Amino acid sequence: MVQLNSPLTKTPKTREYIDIFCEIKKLETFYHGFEENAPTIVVFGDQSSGKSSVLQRLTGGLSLPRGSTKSTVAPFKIRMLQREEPLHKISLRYIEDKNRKPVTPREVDFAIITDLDEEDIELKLRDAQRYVQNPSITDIENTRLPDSDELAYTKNAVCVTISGPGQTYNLSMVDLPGVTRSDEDNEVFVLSLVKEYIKKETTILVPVFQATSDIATQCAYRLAREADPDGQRTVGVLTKMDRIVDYPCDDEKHLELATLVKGQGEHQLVNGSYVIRNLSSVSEIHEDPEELEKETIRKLKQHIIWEDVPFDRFGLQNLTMKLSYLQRKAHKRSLPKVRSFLEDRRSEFQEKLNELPLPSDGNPMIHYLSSIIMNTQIPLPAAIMGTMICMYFYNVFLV
Ligand SMILES: Nc1nc2c(ncn2[C@@H]2O[C@H](COP(=O)(O)OP(=O)(O)OP(=O)(O)O)[C@@H](O)[C@H]2O)c(=O)[nH]1
Ligand SMILES: [Mg+2]
Repeated sequence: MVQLNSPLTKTPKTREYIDIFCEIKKLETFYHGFEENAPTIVVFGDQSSGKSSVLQRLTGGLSLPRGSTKSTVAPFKIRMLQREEPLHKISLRYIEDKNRKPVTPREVDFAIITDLDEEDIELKLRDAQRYVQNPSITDIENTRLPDSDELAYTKNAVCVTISGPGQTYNLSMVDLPGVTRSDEDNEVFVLSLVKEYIKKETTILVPVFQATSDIATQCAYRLAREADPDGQRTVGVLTKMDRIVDYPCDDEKHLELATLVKGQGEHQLVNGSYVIRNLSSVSEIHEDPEELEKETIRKLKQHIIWEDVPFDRFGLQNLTMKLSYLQRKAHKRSLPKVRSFLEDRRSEFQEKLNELPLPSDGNPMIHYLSSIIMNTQIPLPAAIMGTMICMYFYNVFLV
């Protein structure tokens, strides 16, 4: 079985987060909004900027569809849940039909992937994506995928649930399709899909910028700024820096990128951006991404322009620390909501209690005895008999 553990659960402050998490989890039976309001990390940006690659590393290796051309065309909702039973499964969530008309939301199981290897998981995820692109197929098991898809991009989502005792706490992440400019309809559609996902207050926004094209022409910053104007729940990611350090590149480009990472200049982000180096292609598939990342960072830091960039803005480990900090903040922000929800429930319960008739007999002995009956395993006839005998003695000796 592929072991998937997010590096987010291994940061030094994880303990603090788990404590908050456990407190809220105890209320799960009352507070059903718990999962719905859990902080969700959402990656978005231009097509092929490296969003799925970043998320693959943040999940500890889930083989999401990746590639040099359009790879993600539907939202991938990843839930990592702490449960007794180890289970990895894919389900499909339909919210629109082939004409993009909204339908009553339904989620159907697609595949159990607990025992599959990485390659097979990737194939299953690619198939799952095609089924949500073809919402007319209702009998998934017995209907083959068509040659051309009903929807090029869709709001229907592929849901991946990874649960087991090894998951330290519940995590929620979303991989979104990239914004493309090759087709106006698709561009408009994907932009509105991204906006829909990032507007929620519990979302942690991760705009992904690729170093290989102009930052000003990429949509990620504008989208993040619109949804989160003060940038408190946004942290940027800058990918493909290996392409910059391994090839000749002018100082102006370096300056543009270093300014972005510092969170200054035209693209100000209070939490800055993090330099992340992912695997580039099939030829690197067996390489260790951590080692390649270290190498890129080492080369980058030799450049004078990068000297005053804070040391903690490089690499996945530092990114996970920032994300985990933003998760804790988001969870703390959600606490007043949980509190007011429970306060409402308390008054509701109190009202119900007030409506209940008072006990018919004020006799303390009967009270005491009935509480024993309610709380023991004595068969009912024996309990009634016992009560009658006790009442007899009560009347004879005490009254
Ligand atoms: N050299 C290099 N290549 C990268 C890096 N990150 C991603 N790539 C490559 O870029 C291509 C696109 O990566 P994806 O992760 O699929 O990008 P995406 O943004 O999810 O793409 P879409 O879902 O199609 O929008 C893949 O071939 C990756 O291997 C990086 O840091 N360096
Ligand atoms: Mg992708």
